[in-house]
Amino acid sequence: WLATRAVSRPRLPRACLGAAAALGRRCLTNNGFFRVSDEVREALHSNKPVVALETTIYTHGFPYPENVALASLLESVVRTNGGVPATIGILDGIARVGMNPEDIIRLASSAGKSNTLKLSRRDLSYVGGMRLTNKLFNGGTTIAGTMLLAHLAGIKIFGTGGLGGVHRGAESSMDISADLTELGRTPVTVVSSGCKSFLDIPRTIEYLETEGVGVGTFADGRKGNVDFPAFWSRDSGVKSPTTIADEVEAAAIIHAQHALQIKSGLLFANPVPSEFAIPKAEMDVIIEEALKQADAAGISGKDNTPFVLAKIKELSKGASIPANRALIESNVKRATIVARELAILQG
Ligand code: PSU
Ligand code: MN
Repeated sequence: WLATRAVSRPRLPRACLGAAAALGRRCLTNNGFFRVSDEVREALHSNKPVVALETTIYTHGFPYPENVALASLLESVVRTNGGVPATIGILDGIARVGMNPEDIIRLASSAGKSNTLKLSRRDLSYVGGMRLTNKLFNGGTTIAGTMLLAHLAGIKIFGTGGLGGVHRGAESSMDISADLTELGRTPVTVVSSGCKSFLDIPRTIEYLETEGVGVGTFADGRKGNVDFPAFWSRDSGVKSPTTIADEVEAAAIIHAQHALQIKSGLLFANPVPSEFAIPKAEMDVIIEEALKQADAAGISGKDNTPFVLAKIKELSKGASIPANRALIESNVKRATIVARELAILQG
């Protein structure tokens, strides 16, 4: 029986016989629009802990060459903690899962150019299709875009900085990040520092509940229910739906989610390391000003988040950058340890 099965499914990678098969799907094999690197594919085959990394933070967040330094730092954080990094983005219209240093430099050095796009779920078919008419786009994938591609490859864990959310005033603008709907439909676990308070955090938590997304915040020794963090601040005034002790608990929740065949994602929030936290009152003033300028400039749609983030950076005179880097590094480390624990549970 096993032999028949193996013959009838010759190209099914081993990684997809576990959790992915339980979720009723196969991993996508390489084709003209989608390519998983040999290292990542081999790691997934042998049940090594693979961690997805996004690239919008390089194309629309950090400038060149700092973005290259950050990309290489994050990859080495995954490796030194026993994992295999899968940096995900689009080069020449091809969705790439696992990029080598030259690929990353090519993408990161194109930051700020007009044909370097910010790519979410809705954009992936566009850039793929345009390849066939010789229009070649490079782009950073957002959390939504990265989750989707990670899932196609069979990757379960993803570490990053700040999640998109429900924007303030969304009751009239309807500006709600596709990161939230992606978490509702794609079984990938995201480790982030919550979301920035230029967003409407209470409504973001509400929306995640509507989408059926499990949200937990690492307690780090704190007693009782803790706040969902607000990126630079460990507290937001909004309680996290659940509190988890550590990476072992996070992995146990992911394992249960797979066993239950629940196809939505999970969000684990890791508060910024205390020594890098910036007092909320300090950031509030800057955020108000950044939002005022976005409003005055009539910024909307996909340009909104990058514009506000750039203004915040400018108005804080770069003071927020060390915190930003430190928290991403801390999230990626935690994501790797969660991936390691999950590999043990699913081994
Ligand atoms: N929030 C941050 N930093 C970021 C982003 C959001 O604090 O870099 C990026 C991420 O790539 C996220 C995207 O997925 O912006 C969300 O954009 P939008 O709000 O347009 O969905
Ligand atoms: Mn938006």
